[in-house]
Amino acid sequence: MGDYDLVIANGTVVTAEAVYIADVGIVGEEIAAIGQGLRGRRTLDAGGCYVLPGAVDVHVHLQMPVSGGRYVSSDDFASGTIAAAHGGTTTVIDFVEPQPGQSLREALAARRAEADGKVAVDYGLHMTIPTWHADEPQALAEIPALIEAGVPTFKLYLAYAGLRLDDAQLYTVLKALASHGGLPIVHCENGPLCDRLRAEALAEGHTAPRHHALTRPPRQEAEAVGRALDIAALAAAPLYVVHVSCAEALERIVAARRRGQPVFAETCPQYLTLTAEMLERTGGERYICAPPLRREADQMALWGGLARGELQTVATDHCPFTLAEKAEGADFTQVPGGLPGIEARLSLLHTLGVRGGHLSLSRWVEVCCTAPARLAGLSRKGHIIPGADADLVIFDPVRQVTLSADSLHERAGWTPYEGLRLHGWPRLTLSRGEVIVEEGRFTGQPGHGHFVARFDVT
Ligand code: DUC
Ligand code: ZN
Repeated sequence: MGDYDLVIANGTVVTAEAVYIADVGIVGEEIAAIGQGLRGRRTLDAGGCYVLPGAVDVHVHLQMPVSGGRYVSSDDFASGTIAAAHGGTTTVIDFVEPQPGQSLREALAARRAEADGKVAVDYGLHMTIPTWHADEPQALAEIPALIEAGVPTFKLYLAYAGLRLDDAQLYTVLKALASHGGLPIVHCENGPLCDRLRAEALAEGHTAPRHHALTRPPRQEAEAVGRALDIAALAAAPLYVVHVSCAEALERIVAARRRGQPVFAETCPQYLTLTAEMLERTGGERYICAPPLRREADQMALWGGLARGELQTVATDHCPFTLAEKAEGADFTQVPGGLPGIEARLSLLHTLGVRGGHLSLSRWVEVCCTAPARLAGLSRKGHIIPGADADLVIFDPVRQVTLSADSLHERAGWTPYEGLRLHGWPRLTLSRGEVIVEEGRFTGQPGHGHFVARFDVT
């Protein structure tokens, strides 16, 4: 009889701090020991593979209605989290979007009812504070109750009519969040300006997808990042900037950090790998997302920012729509925005980040697993230490996989990474001690995942 329920033996443990060969012993749902020669009732040999903390994706949109409910993102809580698990992601954080007249707590309960019982991996939720709640004292008065319920992160939009906050609203909401210890996570694009540029383009007869990128240029994103940072400084609030896509926006973040401002920032695989030229292809509308895809020079700036610690996390902003849905609109302004990507993030970052020479192994784990867990308040995730949840990935660094919609488990029916050859893919994914994916086969079940109450953000 061994001392542990399960031992992952002989693997190369990769954490944000170190890389070393060791066994990992698991009891129940937790990591119990890391050492040599551990004996378990069951042993999984990880020789030649990396043993990683389960990856954490803090930015996903599953079954999300957009365009007033005309479209709903094509992965639901079951399919999206199964796809995530195949790629080694063991925790996702999705969003609550309260409707007008709905309290934040009612909206949280409704969103949890959609996810609980369906999720295959653990999940958390960010609370959106939309335009219609930003001026309502009773909505802002709910902030402490939400933080107590384990929802300490609040999504604020500066783009999208209906959702976006103006400067005064942003200031008021940031101040309210700061006074209770909430972390604002902000979509930084200048919505009114983008709307004007889009209207101008349409008036000139420019309906093609490439005008999506031209009417959301890097400078407007940088302006919104800079403005959000300045308003956050006035409100004495920390800031987490989602989906940074370009060098100009990153420059504003770096400058604010140099001034000592508590700012954290995320980028996404699409901004590291794809460019706006894809919008010019036949069917280019499928690549519409916001912020838009940028230039190669931006990719290099983002890789540099990740390597230097100026960007802390890589999340997917997974927001998939089918090709038919993407192609339906009469012009680029009518295309539902967002790309699929929940499954391949960890592996993409291994191939292009580690093998591509931009990231060390430990930095790869830090940006995909450890830093997102820490910033989002997932204290039991992102580490390989005794007492942490046994969310683990056995990652085979030499397994080669050619990405294709047919072999991925996402439901959009297409992938922006079609044909991309990756080096390294998970052999096994464990969630709280249970093997949920083994050699490409899903062995878990929808409903295994729990809502994770999160505290102590940043
Ligand atoms: N951008 C997208 O492209 N989709 C989802 C939400 C967002 O901000
Ligand atoms: Zn998003």
